[in-house]
Amino acid sequence: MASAPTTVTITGAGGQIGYALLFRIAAGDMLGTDRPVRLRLLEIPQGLRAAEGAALELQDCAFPLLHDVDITDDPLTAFQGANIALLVGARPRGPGMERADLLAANAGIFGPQGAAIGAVAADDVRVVVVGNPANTNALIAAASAAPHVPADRFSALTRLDHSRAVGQLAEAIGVGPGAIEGVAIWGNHSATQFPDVSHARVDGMPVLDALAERLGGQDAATAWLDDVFIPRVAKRGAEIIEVRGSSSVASAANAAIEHVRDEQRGTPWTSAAVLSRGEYGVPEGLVCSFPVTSDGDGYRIVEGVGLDARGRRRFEASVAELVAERDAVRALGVL
Ligand code: NAX
Repeated sequence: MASAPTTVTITGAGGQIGYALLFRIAAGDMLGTDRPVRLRLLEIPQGLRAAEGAALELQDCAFPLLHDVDITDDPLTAFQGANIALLVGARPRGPGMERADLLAANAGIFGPQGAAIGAVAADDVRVVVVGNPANTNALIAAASAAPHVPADRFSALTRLDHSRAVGQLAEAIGVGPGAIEGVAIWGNHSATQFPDVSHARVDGMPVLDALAERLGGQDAATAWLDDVFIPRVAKRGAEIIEVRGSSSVASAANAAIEHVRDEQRGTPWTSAAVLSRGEYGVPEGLVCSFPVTSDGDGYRIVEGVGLDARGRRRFEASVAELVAERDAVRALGVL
């Protein structure tokens, strides 16, 4: 194997998404079949046995790309030399838990993990946060890693929302998902997100025209987007829980893999929550979902994408939620 292994740290590796991620990363789905990987799995003490069990199975797969696997409950050990970190482990909302309690509990996880990344990760580290509330957890981790790691190396996952939107459009128009491009997720990874199809195309034709043709006119297409598509994408996580009896796992792991793959290997267009420097009027420093592009060296926000008045209102409502989350975390003295 020619190149040195890439160190990939996964937190919450003993959990459901962790279990769905590990084997695909080791098989080369994330970084390519030319890049060997070293996996570092971080768990809390109660999760270590599950991570150890997954490591036994990884060994039994004898993946040629998998250099070695370390398992630890110590963030400084886990992030040592990390080139890529997927922060999956988070504190779920418990019964009767207020939003401030949830933010505080997760600040207690993502603050120390961010500090450990700042202290010991590789110079080129890139971090994606999957654990919810993902955008604000990324903000906390980035602030805690400063000044050692630039804040723009941290992102949060909205790729699952993006893919959900593509899947819904493909079904409604009656094409395969590969025919659809130009979908964008704006805002927070939450029910306030704005899945935007106004620039999306299907086989080169505007999606809005394809929907109008399929559904019987522009008004029917607009009604479908407002009443069916947007709420369905925004609340898809709850639908999966209701139908499957458990939250999204394989699709979330797939989205995380595609997020890192495109960030590392390049893409003309996708959606990711990244650091705002004031683009589209989003307050500087928030981690917000935008249409992004990558030339293989991190995501950049695609600028100059037009939003109509309705779209802008939806986006602004989601940004307002991000501001409220940031302010709640500030009130806790975390930022
Ligand atoms: P699980 O509960 O199966 O696994 C979480 C794992 O994290 C557990 O093994 C737990 O021991 C571990 N953990 C908890 N605190 C930790 C810490 N401080 N350090 C290291 N490990 C820790 O949840 P799973 O289904 O895997 O979901 C993980 C997270 O992904 C949740 O926060 C979930 O809300 C979030 N999701 C995010 C999505 C997104 O698109 N951004 C979609 C899927 C998912 O809902």
